[in-house]
Amino acid sequence: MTTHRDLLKQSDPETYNAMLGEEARQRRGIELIPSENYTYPEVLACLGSVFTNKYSEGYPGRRYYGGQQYTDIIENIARRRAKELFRAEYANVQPLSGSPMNQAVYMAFLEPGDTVLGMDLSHGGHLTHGAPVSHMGKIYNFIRYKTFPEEAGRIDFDELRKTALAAKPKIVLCGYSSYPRDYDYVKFKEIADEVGALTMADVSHIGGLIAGGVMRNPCDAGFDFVTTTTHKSMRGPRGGMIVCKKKFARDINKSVFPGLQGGPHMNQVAGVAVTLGKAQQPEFREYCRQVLTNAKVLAETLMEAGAELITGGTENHMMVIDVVSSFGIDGRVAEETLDAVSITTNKQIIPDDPNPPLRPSGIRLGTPAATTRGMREGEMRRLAAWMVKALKNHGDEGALTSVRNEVEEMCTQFPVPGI
Ligand code: DSN
Repeated sequence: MTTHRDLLKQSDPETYNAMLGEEARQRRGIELIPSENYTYPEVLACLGSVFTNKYSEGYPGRRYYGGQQYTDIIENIARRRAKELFRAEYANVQPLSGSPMNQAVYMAFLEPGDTVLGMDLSHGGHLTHGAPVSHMGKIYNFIRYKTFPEEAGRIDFDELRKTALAAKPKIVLCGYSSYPRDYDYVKFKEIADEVGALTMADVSHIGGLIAGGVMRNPCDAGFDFVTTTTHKSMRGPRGGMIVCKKKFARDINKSVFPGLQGGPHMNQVAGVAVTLGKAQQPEFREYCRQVLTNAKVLAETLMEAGAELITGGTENHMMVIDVVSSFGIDGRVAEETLDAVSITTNKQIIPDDPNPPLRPSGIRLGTPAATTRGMREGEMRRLAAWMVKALKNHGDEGALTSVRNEVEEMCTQFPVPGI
């Protein structure tokens, strides 16, 4: 039987060969970028399915095109599972990815110039939380709060309260892409209530860990909106979703479509439905527990070997190493060095980084992908030792080759799902 891959190989060998190269790269090395994962084979089946042929503007039962018998089924499954997992009143699963998902919330409830309280990018926030280079940072007035990295990343809620009372934000936003700690959502909510602001949590990184019940859920603290991508710790296809209180459903829906997007990508929505179904299984909770255990062990082993971690450790799936202080190299050199030994990480700014984003002072690591491949505490200790050896010997070709061989040898024992 001729498969889809056979057809691709015959008709477009150039693209096919690049795909083979990427598969080999993913198999050969290990992915430690905390926002990446290896999705389920079932999700790959959905992404490559005929749902990609279908336009479905609108929402189940109220579409602008015919032929929606099956798209309605999958979107309703995804919405139901999202609500169940997050204990939320309503879910919109159409955002194409993380940035439009956050934009849809802002655009539903803010006018240009309105104030939002968000976490400073260098302290762990995200571009869409008001970084000046993002359109969001230009349209809205973001006031950014910081953390105390030297005090385990603590947020000064007294200071935050004073800022909120003075700034009168319309939205109090919490969420992060490089903050290795959990949040006290109740305290955020108290401050927001005091100033009459809406509450929004962007849990893109930890959405899976919340769904798996191993991290706090902002919905339990009464947050108005919780946004998450579906491809990070959740292990699904690239995508975003918004869960919210029922009273905001209409505004959120209108803001996603027709406000911001056209037709949803129904092959992606099918993948989200499958992913959320997997997240409801006991195995997923076990996976999430292991993600946290692996992160703890990786962080502790790195610190024992002399690496300085921002906030002094981790209580989620990620960690940020100050590579300038630890190894005397910048984040770009560190990332390239680890790439050379088949360990994929990303360079990362650290709180109030004096260095520019393309040569920052840190690198960011996380364990969701390695855990998906079945790696456990022992592998984390080995990876930490190899990373330290490579970073200390970054100019030594021989040392790097020997580390790469060991990394790749270990990776052969942990297959990539779907390849
Ligand atoms: N690119 C995502 C991350 O790496 O955290 C966020 O946009």
